[in-house]
Amino acid sequence: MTPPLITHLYTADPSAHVFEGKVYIYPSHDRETGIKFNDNGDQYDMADYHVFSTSSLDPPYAEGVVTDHGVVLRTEDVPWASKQLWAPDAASKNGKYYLYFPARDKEGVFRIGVAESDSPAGPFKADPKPIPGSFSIDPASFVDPDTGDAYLYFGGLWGGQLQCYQGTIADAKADAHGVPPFDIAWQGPQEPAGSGKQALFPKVAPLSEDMHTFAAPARDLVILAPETGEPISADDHDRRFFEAAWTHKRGNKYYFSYSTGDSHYLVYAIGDSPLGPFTYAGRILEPVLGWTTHHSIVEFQDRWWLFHHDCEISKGVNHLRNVKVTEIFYDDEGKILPVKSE
Ligand code: FUB
Repeated sequence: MTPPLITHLYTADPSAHVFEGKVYIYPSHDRETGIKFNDNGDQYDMADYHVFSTSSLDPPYAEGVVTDHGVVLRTEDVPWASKQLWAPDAASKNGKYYLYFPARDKEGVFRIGVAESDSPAGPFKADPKPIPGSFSIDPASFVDPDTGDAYLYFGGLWGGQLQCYQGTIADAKADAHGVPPFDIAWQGPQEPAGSGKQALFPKVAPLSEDMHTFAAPARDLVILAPETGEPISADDHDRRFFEAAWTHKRGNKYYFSYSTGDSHYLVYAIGDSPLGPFTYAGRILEPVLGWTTHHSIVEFQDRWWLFHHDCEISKGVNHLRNVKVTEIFYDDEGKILPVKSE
């Protein structure tokens, strides 16, 4: 079995990037708080972020192989945030580093913030307000290696509130940033369901040159079913987007991968543009120990790696997770080979 990469803290949702010749990992920092479990995810009550780096991804992971750069951002450093620092990601452009992170604002609504640093290891300084036009959770940045264009992907169902933005208040208009009205009547998981209904899709927005705002309003990242060419349907819980967006590029193809949430798969879709559409292409990882599954994919030293998490150290406590990494492979047609069960 692949051993946990980080063992002295509970960590999850690993976003990995190669910066300055090393792999930097930006995970959630799980902690025990005694909050009761619910489908809203209240028990995932994280309060800070650590950054980790390493130059070696092959096990065994001797002590010192992974460096913990310490706390790089805390809830109290973010003027607009109240709680729940969920899955973050980082990007580099113009010699600066940017940490994108979701948190609940003072009204309990998830927003996405950005914080900046001169170093990939942080610490990061947060902007005083969330990114205008951002909502929901799980930001994932992607800087196209060929064009330098940057994008932010985001969204997560149920506790991540993506379903709250369906424009259900009949005559209310989207705000100036193109964000549909927040459905204040939402009381529990109410994603679309039923025959003929389309799934809710993750969002994508181009980032501005300074990486602090959206250059255009976020729009749906459409995922198509290969057998019909139509958008994935709402009842297709084995393939519909739930959370954990991630985009990477290999050759001239874009790969969008994500978690299917309540069916617990990591899956992916392939497209010709970072803005989509993407066509569903298969599973990467079968369900792991624990409810959530969340990952990133990165190339390092000419090999491709899947960072993910499970609950091995806590023996299955859903909100106390540990980061792992495993090598992945592609077939001759560019399809990702499913990770072999151990
Ligand atoms: O870590 C909190 C949430 O759990 C993340 O934002 C989701 O992707 C899921 O892993």
